[in-house]
Amino acid sequence: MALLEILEFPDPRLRTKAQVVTEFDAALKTLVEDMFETMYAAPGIGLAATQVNVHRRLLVIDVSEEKDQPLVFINPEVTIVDPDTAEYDEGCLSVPGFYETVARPQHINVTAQDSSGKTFSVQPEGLLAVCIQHEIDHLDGKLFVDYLSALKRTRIRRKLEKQHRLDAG
Ligand code: QAP
Ligand code: CO
Repeated sequence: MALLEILEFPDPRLRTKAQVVTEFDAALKTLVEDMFETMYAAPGIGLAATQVNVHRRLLVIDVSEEKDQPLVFINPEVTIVDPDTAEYDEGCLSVPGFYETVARPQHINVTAQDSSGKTFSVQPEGLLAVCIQHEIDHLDGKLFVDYLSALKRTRIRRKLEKQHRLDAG
């Protein structure tokens, strides 16, 4: 098991479009384990491979209170069942310290593969539906700050750049 480094906005590597996973091998299982360890340690409720600088289409999520319901989505595809949206205050491990309201479709279908390559579909609702869409955006190089005004996004970018300079010493 290993903790992975999480890239932070505005790191340009977060803009990379992830490639389809084709090998359901031991290396993939290790990556999934390391992503869960990294997400739980943060602590967070979702983590996409893009955020740990692995540009493959997989993400891990656990929105449960007890942190005992790990979910893995490999090569996930979302279809919108009903276009009506709901607002949620979103954060992101790659945008630490900032939470903003984002509207997303609330009735979706997600088809994905599990760690052994088996295809499954779910119709998530509530926080899980929000989180899956947020994480799939990462795989396409998109961040929740992209849904905000340019002014808000620039303010967040400047504050994080300042924090990164302080961290660097
Ligand atoms: C995505 O985000 C998400 O700012 C997952 O200082 C979040 O796990 C989807 C975190 C909310 C829907 C709603 C954020 C940890 C964790 C921070 C996360 C922070 C420490 C974010
Ligand atoms: Co995120």
